[in-house]
Amino acid sequence: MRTVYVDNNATTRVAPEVVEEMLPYFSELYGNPSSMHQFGGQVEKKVKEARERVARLLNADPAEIIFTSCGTESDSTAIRGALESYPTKKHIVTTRVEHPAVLNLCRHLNKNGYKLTELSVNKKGNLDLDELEKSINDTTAIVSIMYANNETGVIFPIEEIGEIVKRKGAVFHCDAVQATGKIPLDMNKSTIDLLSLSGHKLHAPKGIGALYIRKGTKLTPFMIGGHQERGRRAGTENVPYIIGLGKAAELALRHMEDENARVKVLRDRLEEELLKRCPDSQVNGDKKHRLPNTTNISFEYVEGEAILLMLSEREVAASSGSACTSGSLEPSHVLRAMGIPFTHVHGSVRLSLSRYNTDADIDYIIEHLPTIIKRLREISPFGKG
Ligand code: C6P
Repeated sequence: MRTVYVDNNATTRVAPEVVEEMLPYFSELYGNPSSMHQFGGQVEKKVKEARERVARLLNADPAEIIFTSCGTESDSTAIRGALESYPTKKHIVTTRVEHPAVLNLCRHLNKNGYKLTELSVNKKGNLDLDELEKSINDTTAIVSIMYANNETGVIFPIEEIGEIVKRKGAVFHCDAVQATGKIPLDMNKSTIDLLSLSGHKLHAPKGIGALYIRKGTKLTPFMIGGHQERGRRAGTENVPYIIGLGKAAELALRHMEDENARVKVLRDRLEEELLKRCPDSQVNGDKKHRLPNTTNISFEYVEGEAILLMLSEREVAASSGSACTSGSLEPSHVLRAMGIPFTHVHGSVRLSLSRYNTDADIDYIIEHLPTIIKRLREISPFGKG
């Protein structure tokens, strides 16, 4: 049987249309887009088209998009670049629930002379906007707050946040790696100065990302060298992957409305049935303000890792949190920041869907997961059997 893949916040299947559009740029169309000759020129046209497609997904100007190697590079470019542009401002504001690409970077900078404020969240994973407002002062260079959480799917009120940040005079960076392609984003109406996205979360390959840089935002480049990307990110462009990201952005925009509504119906059915069939389980995070594809469920008295292994034996791919922290014995920093009790944090599973999931996938998980939970509780050292 085929794998039932519900770990789409970790990475997604590359869309066949994306692969098809990329392929010629590995073989016959291998020119360098910066070359003077016609052979490179035709590649440059295609890179331009990809930039326009990514810009359209964000309702931005193509000149505001640079391509990077991944979401992490986009985050680093934004945060380090803004700090370097405002050398007298030594304060960063972020949240305790950011992805390590932001949080670990900010903590690293904190060890190297920058002041850091990590905003707390409540039980539902929401921020206190008064705390945000009070945290920003004249020395704050940048506020970096994610659009949607990768573990719970909780969406922050980004425009309200942005209004506060802009009123207080700091640069506003938003890690929208999980939001891009899943919910509408409109940079024309937004307060965001810098926005990170990553190709492999929206059916483009791993190893390609982009950073939106609002016109007029001061940003010292992170990668310095040649004058690619109009001097904002040096290095010969990863042409096939850029083209892949462009195609994925076009598909995401085309499918946004109908597919996300369909995926939400699947997610809600899955969640409802699992809660019904598994006593002592709960959804983590604000159910109202959430990505349509994500659910994070805690099953008390069992270990998340054990659930994942037993799911994996039945060809179901899920996760307990960020892919990049799996394997560490540390419980999720996101759920801990939300004040979720340890017994619940340990038994948490993230199920994240995509447009390739079907009703049959959901039926299959509903059939198997409750049996797994029951079996694990029978043998649980935590007492519930
Ligand atoms: N989160 C997850 O399992 P990269 O992988 O560098 O393109 O993107 C990093 C990244 C940045 N921000 C957010 C909000 C993310 O979710 C991710 C990737 C994956 O949750 C893999 S660790």
